[in-house]
Amino acid sequence: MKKKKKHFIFALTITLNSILLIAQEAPMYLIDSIYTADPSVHVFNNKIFIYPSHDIKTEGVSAAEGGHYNMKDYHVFSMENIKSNVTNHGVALKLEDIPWASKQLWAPDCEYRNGMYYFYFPAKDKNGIFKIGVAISEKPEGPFKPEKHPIHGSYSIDPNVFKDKDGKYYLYFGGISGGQLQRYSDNVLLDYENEPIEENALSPKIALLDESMIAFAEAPKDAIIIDENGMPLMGKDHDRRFFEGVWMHTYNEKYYLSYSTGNTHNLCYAIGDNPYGPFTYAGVLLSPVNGWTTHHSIVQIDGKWYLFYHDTQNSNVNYLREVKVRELKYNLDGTIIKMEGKD
Ligand code: FUB
Repeated sequence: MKKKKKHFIFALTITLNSILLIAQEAPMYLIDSIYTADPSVHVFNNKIFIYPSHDIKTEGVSAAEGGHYNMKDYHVFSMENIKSNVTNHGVALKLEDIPWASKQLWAPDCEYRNGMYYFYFPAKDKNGIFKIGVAISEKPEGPFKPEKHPIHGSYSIDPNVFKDKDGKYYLYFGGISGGQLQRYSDNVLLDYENEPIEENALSPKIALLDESMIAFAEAPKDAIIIDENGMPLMGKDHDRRFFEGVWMHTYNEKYYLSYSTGNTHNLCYAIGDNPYGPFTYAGVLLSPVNGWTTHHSIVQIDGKWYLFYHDTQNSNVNYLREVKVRELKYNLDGTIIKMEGKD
């Protein structure tokens, strides 16, 4: 009798897992005209807009500090709906038009305010220091006109602009290693590397944007990620600590801060009660993809949630990535159902 019950539970588990697998639609590549990565996605004017990095072949460029991610322009893409064709709107911004930048146009983002679209992007300045710039357009697809200087007080990489329900706009940013976040303390560039080995992990930064959208209204603060006991994650906790690629979204009034763990290649998330956190670590949402980097955005479109991300499954080259999309689902308790990066 006991044996039968065990078999029944086993069969039920298998069936539930199969149902779950069937329910998850296969991920879909979106863009085949050029290599793209780091997709930040927004719905503007009932259309889906994708703001990715534009990967290019960089043989011969040193890989040290991510030097082989040596991108020179941005393209913007749009879709009428999640199943429709993708339109490549062409070059929206290029390196040679940005007065302060010298190289490496990394992961961007874009937001709308008062009739204008603000495109945020990291690039190295003429001294090889990453800063975050803004470029502006009347249209979501650009072309975007860059400001003469980067945002005063900005540094590091991977900007994510977030509009809260009260109408305030925040910029999250930061990335360690090649993204240079470890070179700062209290928002000041150090003359040494601040490696978080035994100490608390470095946090992504958050700063309120002022009404102009091209300046911080406050000094950047730490968006701290804590564990289940309320303690900040440690720097040596490579499976869970923040590395780069932060993205903020809200679900059921909670603030979900998701990010890449870099050298352990997870996409993780942590949940808080307000944009500043602290955020309690909640788990892995995507296991490692093919390729070193993993970078994403989470967006609600027509009532469903989607994960946009990239991998190198086709090229097998770390710096030649392709953007994909798949549906993302939540459990009843608000946790995200984990997805497998290698599918
Ligand atoms: O695309 C260049 C860099 O690689 C991004 O800024 C990081 O997030 C990583 O995806």
